[in-house]
Amino acid sequence: MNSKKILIIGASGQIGSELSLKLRELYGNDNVVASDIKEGNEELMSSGPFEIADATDQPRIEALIEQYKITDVYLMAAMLSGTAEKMPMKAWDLNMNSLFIILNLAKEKKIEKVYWPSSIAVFGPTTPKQDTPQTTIMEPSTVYGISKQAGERWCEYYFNKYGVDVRSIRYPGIISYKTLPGGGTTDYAIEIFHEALKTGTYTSFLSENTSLPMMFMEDAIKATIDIMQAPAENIKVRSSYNLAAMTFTPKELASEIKKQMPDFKISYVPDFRQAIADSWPASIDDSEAKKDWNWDFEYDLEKLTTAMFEGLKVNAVKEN
Ligand code: AKB
Repeated sequence: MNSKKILIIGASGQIGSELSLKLRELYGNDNVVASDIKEGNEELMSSGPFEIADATDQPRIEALIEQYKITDVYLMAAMLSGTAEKMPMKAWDLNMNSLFIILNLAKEKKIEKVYWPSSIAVFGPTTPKQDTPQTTIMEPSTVYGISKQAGERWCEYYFNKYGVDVRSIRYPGIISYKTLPGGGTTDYAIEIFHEALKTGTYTSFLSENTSLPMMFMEDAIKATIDIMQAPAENIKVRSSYNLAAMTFTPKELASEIKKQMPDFKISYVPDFRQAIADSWPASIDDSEAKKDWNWDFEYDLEKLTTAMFEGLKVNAVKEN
């Protein structure tokens, strides 16, 4: 019998919304409580319980955990790299305080298991750029990266010191068609598909040869659920696991799009996010995740491009 009661904080966001739906499918609609500071899409709102909650409002989060007898928390609320550079203190406050609230509730045994996402942003300009190892130099130069790196250290600390069962993945850029991302550096790889369908052209805010690690949403959701379902003893890394699927540049993505849309045109006008991208790895070594909990991906660049166009076209039909 399923005894899990799940709370997703940040459920209306890009990853949170799809993760919530998948968890509802797996554990039953009533056993997965979605929460966010703002309402989510129609499917999220109508398929199970939804609560308005600020991730930094400790009494509210604690009350929800008591009310629904929550066992597992997925803390998906965060301010991403681009936005965080514009409001550093607000980003630090959200990204760190929300994590402390959940880690402390787990320490007090009010919840059993925690999922908290980290990012490739934990790496910095001094990190080896190709096949970035699990353990390496980490000197992040962005507010978002600093908060994620600090978060990783705290997760490991709470595991070692208090036995908190916290699990984490360093997401690469996540590409999806259901919910738009907000404020990330890898967002160009989503915008490009929307603009290709709308106007047949796209102006990239990253330069043509900027290589970044990326992943299709379906693989990211699978990884998130797999790491949470793995036996505790298999989770050897309690800071956060490297995770990889594909690596491409804006130019390579544009050529793939051109295969399906020969008239598509791209131009490049890099903005402040170029410096962020330049400080991140180009590709990631995820052998630890493969070894410890059998991680593998399904979507490569070609499959991702097809899935994005198909998904966006279905969305457009639904909207009309
Ligand atoms: C961002 O671009 O900020 C995020 C990330 C890589 O964590 N997508």
